[in-house]
Amino acid sequence: MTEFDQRLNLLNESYRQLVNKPNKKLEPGNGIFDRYQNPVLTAAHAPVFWRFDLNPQTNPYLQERFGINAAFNAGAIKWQGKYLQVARVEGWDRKSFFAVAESPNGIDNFTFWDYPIDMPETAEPDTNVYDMRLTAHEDGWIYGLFCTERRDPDAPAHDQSAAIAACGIARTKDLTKWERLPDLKTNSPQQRNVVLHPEFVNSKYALYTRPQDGFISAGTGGGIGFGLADSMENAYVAEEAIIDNKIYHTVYEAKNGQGPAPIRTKKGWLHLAHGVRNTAAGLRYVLYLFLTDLNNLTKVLYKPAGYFLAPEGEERFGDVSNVVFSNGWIADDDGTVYIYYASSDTRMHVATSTIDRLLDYVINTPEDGFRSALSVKRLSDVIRKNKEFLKADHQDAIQPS
Ligand code: M1P
Repeated sequence: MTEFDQRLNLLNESYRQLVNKPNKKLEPGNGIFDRYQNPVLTAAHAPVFWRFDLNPQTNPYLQERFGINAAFNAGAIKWQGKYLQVARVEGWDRKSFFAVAESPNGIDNFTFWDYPIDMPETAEPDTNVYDMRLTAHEDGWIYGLFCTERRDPDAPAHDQSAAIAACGIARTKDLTKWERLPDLKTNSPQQRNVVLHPEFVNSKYALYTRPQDGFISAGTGGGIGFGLADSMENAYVAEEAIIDNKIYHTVYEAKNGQGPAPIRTKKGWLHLAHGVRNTAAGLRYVLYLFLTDLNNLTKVLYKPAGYFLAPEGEERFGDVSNVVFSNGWIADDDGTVYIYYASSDTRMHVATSTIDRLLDYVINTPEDGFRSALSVKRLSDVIRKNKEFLKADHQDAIQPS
């Protein structure tokens, strides 16, 4: 066997082992959601036939000709009985693109479809595209809203990092063929984390936005905005009402953004979002939940204090460390919720929960008091109530025999 064939066998075998590796729930969890042992999507999940030219005549050293750096920030949808992630795949050249990976059960065996998404461009080509939110809208289309980034045309030549972020819009019926629509127009200089609500509101399309002054800093903008558009073919949101603002000394002090499209529940719309604060080690991204009114989408009914999910263990390290980010989740018919989240702009994970457990968390976790003294009061209440409960002869609750 040639050296070329030996290496190819090794590459194929390690790919097969990776995609067939069963995933395992990590016990005992926190009662709110369960994490899993292995990431569900990584750069190594990119098929061998993406990364290597497999012809020994044109690639005698079997070199990687199209290196993949990361697979993260995936939108998600259940489609024809399969669990799909539409990942942000980033090559060695730093450019991201979208690619669909499917799994039979939502927690392991994710494999990429043969080809990445061939996303059409507008008259103003995208330099980079990322972070697609999928919405199966009641109008019958599946929309993908994503960030399209281009160099700031007003930036001086010496500044090669100034960029403008806008919301790109595309739609599909089969996740293979996509129709690109004009980018979203709003009155904010930049937009990221824009998400389409799945239902019409007063016969209009409803969008969650994140107005921002700069590319990284939200500036005078920020907060999760909400606005209506007459159509998606020429989407324009004239007015953005901030429904969930950034707030001093919270986990969303610097900026925040809507995650995936919210899930309709009996008690309200369940939202997953990310919050960002600045630290001496850089920005820290965590996830949080809140619930809005079924009939008034701008009214937040419940919002637990602090984070719902923060980076842990290996999740803390990657290209942009100390980050968890989610733009995809799937609510299954049996009430299971698959929460797909990326860690440190590098890889994808899944956490599972149920609608009931998430509602219990959102409704019964105290909201932020915004002061240490009020946090102490909340903790003391928990301790006092537990002591009373245990005194009433329930010792076994914490001291099993
Ligand atoms: O690097 C962390 C995240 O930063 C951006 O999110 P936001 O606009 O909320 O700051 C995005 O570039 C996102 O892709 C990235 O994961």
